Amino acid sequence: MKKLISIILAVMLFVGAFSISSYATELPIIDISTVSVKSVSISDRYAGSGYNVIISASITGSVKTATAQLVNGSEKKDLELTYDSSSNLYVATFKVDKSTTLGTWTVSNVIVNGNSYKVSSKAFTVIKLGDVNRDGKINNDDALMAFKAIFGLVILSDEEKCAADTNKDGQIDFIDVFGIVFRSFGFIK
Ligand SMILES: [Ca+2]
Ligand SMILES: [Ca+2]
Repeated sequence: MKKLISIILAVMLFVGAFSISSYATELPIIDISTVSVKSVSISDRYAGSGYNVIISASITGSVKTATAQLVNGSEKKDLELTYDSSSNLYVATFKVDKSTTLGTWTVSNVIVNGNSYKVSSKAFTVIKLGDVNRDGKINNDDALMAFKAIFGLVILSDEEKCAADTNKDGQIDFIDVFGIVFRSFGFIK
């Protein structure tokens, strides 16, 4: 009887060990095959100095590393995407400052576990705050345009609104006109 029990125990241990090892070897194969970049979104269409543009990627599967690649002409920037459990998205922050190259930044690819995934074109434009008429200079013309916009005499495009909103509070008022004038005098760089 004792011998029978020890045989049964030995069989149970063998089966247990076998099932654990087979489970462990199968797991990575399933994970790699399911990695997929579903979508990418960007928090702002237009951004000036001081903006934090959030890039969010919906990625399924087992992610070890994820990077968003951004391109603006010949310039490239790689941003590490980190998992945010509250939104279930992988996010990166693009900090815009005075040294950031103006123009359109496009997310060209997302790299997951070393593999490149092409994403549908998502972009945002870095503009110079204060340059409301977008001619590259900040002067009275820009201040006047913002002034007129306050009274509804001109309607600004989204890009012009972003350029006019020098204090970045989402609305155009006299504080912004002063912000533009100060910039035209070089008091604010
Ligand atoms: Ca201008
Ligand atoms: Ca404002």
